Amino acid sequence: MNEIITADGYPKLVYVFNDSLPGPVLHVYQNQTVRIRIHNDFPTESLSVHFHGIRQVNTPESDGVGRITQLSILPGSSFQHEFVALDTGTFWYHSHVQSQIAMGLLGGFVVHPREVITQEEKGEFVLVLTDWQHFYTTEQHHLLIESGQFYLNSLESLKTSGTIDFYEAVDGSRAAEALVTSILINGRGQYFDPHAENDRSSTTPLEYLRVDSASNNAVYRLRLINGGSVFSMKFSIDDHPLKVIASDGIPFAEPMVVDQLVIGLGERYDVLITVAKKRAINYWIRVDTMDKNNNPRWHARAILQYTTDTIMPTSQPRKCTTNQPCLILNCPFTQYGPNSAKSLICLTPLDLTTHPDHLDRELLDETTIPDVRKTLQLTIVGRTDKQAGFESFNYIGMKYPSIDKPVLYNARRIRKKFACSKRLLASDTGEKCYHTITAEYNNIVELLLINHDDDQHPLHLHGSYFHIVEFGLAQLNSTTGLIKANNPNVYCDEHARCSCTKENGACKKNNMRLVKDTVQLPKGGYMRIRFRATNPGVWLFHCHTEPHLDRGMTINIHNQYLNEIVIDYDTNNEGNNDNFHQPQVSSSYGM
Ligand SMILES: [Cu+2]
Repeated sequence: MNEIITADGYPKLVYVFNDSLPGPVLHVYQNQTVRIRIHNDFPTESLSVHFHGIRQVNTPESDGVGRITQLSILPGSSFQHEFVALDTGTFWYHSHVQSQIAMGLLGGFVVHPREVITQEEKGEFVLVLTDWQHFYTTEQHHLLIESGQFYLNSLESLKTSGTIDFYEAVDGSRAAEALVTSILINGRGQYFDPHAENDRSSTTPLEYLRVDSASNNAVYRLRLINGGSVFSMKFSIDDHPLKVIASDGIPFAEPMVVDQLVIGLGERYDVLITVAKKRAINYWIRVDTMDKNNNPRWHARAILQYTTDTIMPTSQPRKCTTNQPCLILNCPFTQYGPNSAKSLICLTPLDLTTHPDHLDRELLDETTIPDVRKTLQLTIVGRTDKQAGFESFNYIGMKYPSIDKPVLYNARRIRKKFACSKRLLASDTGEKCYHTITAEYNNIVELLLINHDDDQHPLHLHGSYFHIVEFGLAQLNSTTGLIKANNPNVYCDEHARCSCTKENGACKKNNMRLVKDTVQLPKGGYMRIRFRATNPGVWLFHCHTEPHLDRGMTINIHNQYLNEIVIDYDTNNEGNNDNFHQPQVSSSYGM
């Protein structure tokens, strides 16, 4: 049974790596050279595979973004990635083409330290959390790009038939127009059909983690990955407090012990749990969303198993009361739901601090003047008779150039040839073009990111970590818990020209010391991030909500080499698109 892909029990087309959903977890040691060959055995679709969180220092050609760092791998062809695993931690790999993550093309990737200093952990588990849907994403992708909506049928008919549900978080923010039908833990879950007369849930098997019931204080590490397509997830285990120690591979200054943990799309968290006192029973592992209406479809369960046989748990989540409130870490808002602030305490990213060994003090210092500064407002270009609507930065949606070589191999020329118009844009007049930021080698880059859209957007940078130096959340109505106003520190006009309000001197105040490669930017909030452009290449900075990425919420950062030497893409690679033999990467590309 273990080899059978059951997902949530609903028959549908699934894309997988090595016959497994999710793909196999890849384990390597720090500083090992990793060589991975991707062979595309699909009959019709192309793909490329990105190793999320791997910095690819000096190997930008292995970053796996189709049309940007390589040609997408055609059916019958292969591509070989080769890179050094510089950082320890929890990472993942996934397709970077046309919403194929939602079809199943993802897996965990763990970089272990060479030497373990103290072995306090009895074992570890990788948990890949995914939102699952019954649609075929290639069809959706084309509909989305051409018409701005996912479906052939009218929205109303899909709602009435119960085919789709709409997601609204407890703060009133949305996710992408959600077609999510269930949530899977390591590829296993159950589909709840609200229209079935009885037996509303499928009976497909659940994931279980087998832990030792013999020892009293055994500690296990959970490596949690949100590999979903549209939803943030909320993770907990009945009667097992979560000791959260690291995110995106980087340890926190202090571990934080909480009841629940919110994981944004693309984020990873390392969590320690200690075995329960009562070990003759099993416990529910719960993955929920922050859905306001508590939709019964959007809950997943797995089993923390102490007993020899798989006995279904009967455990309950801890009761959250005013006297003993529950702590929720990484909330994208300051209060969870209406009037509940007393029994649920939200810890936001402002409560997270990176371990001092991983902080770059010059980046945190407000007297440091960045070499490159850019403001990006997360925007929606509305649907008109002439064009489909799209998610964008400053009303500019990314359009990959139609060329026969990857952008990386002729970056400077492509950046100029396909550049955006610099016209004044607004929600009714967006533009699609090749949207870039250029940085010279070793520049300090600062991005001010503002979200006045209705959705939450998880943002991910390829090629390096970033320091979040300032963070601000929306203002809530404390009775309802709903967002009542954007954070007042930043103001944007209708053309996405944003500035800090002068009165309080915001956008100059360092209030964060957090290093990440992926972070949720909540509705109504803003964030200032900094990084050093020390890794030459073409690197995406994008929203990780798959439909948003597909529609255009991406900007490419061109990190230039110290000395610009233009080399050409190996002509041997043209024609058959078989990049098994890599182009010679000598000193640089034409950045
Ligand atoms: Cu987004």
